[in-house]
Amino acid sequence: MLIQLISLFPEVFPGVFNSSMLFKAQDVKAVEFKYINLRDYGKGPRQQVDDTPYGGGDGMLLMVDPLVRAIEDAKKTDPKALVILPTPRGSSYKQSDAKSLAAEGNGLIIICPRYEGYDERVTNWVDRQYSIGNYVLTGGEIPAMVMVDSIVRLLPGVLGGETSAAIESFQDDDKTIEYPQYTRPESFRGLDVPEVLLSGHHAQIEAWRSSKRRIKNKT
Ligand code: 6GU
Repeated sequence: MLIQLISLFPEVFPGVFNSSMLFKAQDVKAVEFKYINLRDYGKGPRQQVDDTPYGGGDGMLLMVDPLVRAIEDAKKTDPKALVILPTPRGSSYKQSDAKSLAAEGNGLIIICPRYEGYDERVTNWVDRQYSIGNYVLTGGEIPAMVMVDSIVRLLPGVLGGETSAAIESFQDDDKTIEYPQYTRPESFRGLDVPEVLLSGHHAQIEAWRSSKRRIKNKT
């Protein structure tokens, strides 16, 4: 899967993407990242990418022309890619979105807005708009990283041998459930690992884990 990121701050991505599982995902060729600097599409000698909003108001907006030309170039590289816009006004991003984006397997073009936003006309070139939660961030780079991480870990070969079939069996959304886990030492400052986990009784361990499973993410 080719993931192209359009950003004014492309230097923020490699630290996260070139570590741990996302590094491995690139190493096994499950994913490839391409960073596109929106500044390269700026207008005039100062490579301007932003301007004041019509109708007045605070701050600057990303202009539609540099954004659209950056998207068009990315589409030349990957004509079937889906264009994703992280925005607080998007639909709320869920595990089911990560699953379907991973399973569809098309390339992605992710636009990372900055400043006070973007000229709304860019949405004519966008396939999906997502918000990652009910709070306001300063830009789309961190939401893009969140989405990329959640998608790439589901790609075949990334999490140690899962196939796309296994993706289908992943727990969805509100049903994502986890139990508490422990590793050595058995006792730390008076806090002991639950006895049953040391017992070697697999049926009892499973029963204990089931009893401790809890629903996360309930919104
Ligand atoms: Cl996708 N962008 C920004 N700027 N803020 C957000 C967000 C996205 N999702 C939640 N807050």
